[in-house]
Amino acid sequence: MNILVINGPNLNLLGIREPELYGRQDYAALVALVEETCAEADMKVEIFQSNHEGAIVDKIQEALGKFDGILINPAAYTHTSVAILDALKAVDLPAVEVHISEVSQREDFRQISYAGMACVRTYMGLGLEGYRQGLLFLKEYLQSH
Ligand code: CA2
Repeated sequence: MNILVINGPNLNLLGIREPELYGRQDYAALVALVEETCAEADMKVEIFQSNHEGAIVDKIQEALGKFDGILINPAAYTHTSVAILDALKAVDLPAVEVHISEVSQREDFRQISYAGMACVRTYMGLGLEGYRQGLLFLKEYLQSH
């Protein structure tokens, strides 16, 4: 089972600012948690981060035929990007959406998730733990579908 993890803009800055929203752990800790979770669950994983919408669209397109599922935190593009939604729909791979913060309790402009419309499940407000739960759910989902 081969999983692609995609992180959107500014998530590379984790741990540097806004710890009240995103915690104190940095991006390296997020990468370590994803790698550890996947190793324990016997899943192969590639982790990709970009600050560029088009690069994320390209990566989703490239996933076809290479990966079995996608776990994505599109960050701010969650709330703006029909292009990422269209790419997820086009490749039609099972996808799980993760947000570190509890987006449902934040500003109005964060209340729409385009990417989420193409995802089988969303985890939010669990900090980095949401990535772990999302990956384990994706494994279970892929095994049963
Ligand atoms: O809660 C999440 O995971 C978000 O996807 C994070 C995005 C935000 O735009 C979404 O609404 C919710 C922001 C990521 C920015 O990460 C930073 C990390 C450290 C310092 C500043 C920003």
